[in-house]
Amino acid sequence: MNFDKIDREARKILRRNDRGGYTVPTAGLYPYQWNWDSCFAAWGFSTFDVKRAWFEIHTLFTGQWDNGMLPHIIFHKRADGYFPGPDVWDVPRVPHTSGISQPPVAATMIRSIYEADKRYGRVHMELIYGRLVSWHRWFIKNRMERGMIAITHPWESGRDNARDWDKAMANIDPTGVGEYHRRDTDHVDPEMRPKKEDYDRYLKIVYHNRDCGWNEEKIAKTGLFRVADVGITFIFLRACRDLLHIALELDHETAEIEGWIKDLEAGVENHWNPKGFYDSVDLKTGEFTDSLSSASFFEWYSGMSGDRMLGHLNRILDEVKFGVPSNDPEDEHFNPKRYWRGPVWGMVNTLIGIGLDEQGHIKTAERLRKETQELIAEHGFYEYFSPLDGAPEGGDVFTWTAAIWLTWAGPHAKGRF
Ligand code: 9WN
Repeated sequence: MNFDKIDREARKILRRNDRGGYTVPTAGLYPYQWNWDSCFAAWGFSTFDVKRAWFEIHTLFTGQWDNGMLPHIIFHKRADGYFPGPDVWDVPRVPHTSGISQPPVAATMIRSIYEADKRYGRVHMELIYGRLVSWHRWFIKNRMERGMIAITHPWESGRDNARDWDKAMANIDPTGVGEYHRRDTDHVDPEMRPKKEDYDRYLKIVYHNRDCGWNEEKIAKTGLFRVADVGITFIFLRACRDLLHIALELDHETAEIEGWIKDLEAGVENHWNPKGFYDSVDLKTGEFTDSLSSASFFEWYSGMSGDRMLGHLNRILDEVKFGVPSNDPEDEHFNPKRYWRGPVWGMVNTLIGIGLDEQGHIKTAERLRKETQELIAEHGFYEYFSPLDGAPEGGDVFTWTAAIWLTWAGPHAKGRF
């Protein structure tokens, strides 16, 4: 295997998906700047072009709202091929954005980019620090419940059609969404994408929240979907720890962030399903979602050290050829092809692997890294892969797959933040 060639290919993909200051996840299927994709892109760039990495971050934050929210898509310039575009979201600001957020990996990635070159990064870190804090405050003010972080739309989880949302979605009546033309299935095999019944509900929620004027208080009272996402709680807890580290480094006040960390650490307990795994909680019904998804394995990445998910992780890794599947293979709805209901995502493996490594589970972390390496080296820089045979799925020439090759999965990667 010519790994140098694959390294070069990864760098080429980041350059190729660069639209002048921001990187699209992949041409065609996702022609705009996505929040967490962009953070992974910046982290990837930081391995060979730290200036470009910071540029990505600053461009992302041009989309930040006055209330601190960092949207999940920034529509810098009009592009064809994606639905729902800026007209559907109807957010009255420039650049146009969507009206929801995404997993807050930014503080963690930014810390790493800063550490790649502190001399160059210092002024950028100072500029972005306040913006990061205001995004974190937005989560605390609007989304923290019993120490867990709520999402108001499945797209905010970044795991759109995960099993976690099935029960909450079934409670939404999709009538009235009308006709629309999905563009994703023009680019990718429909078997690999969410179903129409999911899309009807995705749109129903967007229309409702848009009619609330994207006002978080109104959405909290009347919203159709409100689930405490175990993935976001873990990711946010980790991000708060990294934010604290940055605050100390820059000599800023830390008491507020320390308070968030304490509340989140307590909140993690509320994600513990007595059936024996970390789970999301439907805040409208108070019920666990009863789904064991790959996000439950962010336990280590979050900095919690209970090893409570280790048994399930070892079992699942033995049940599939390539870990970690986005859904438990023993679940009756497990589907190795359909998006977040079974396939393996490289960047999810990265977060899980880094956490395992940090907490001393070196062998398991290495196993996961090698499996991810093989997936990419054998099949290419795809969006996701089948956990059963590694078949490539979704979009090709994918930004975050290239980024994690350079930062974690590839043989020349540092393998940590
Ligand atoms: C909706 C861009 C994004 C990722 C998400 C992934 C997918 C969008 C979609 O693509 O979601 O945001 O249209 O399917 O689920 O994690 O950020 O790569």
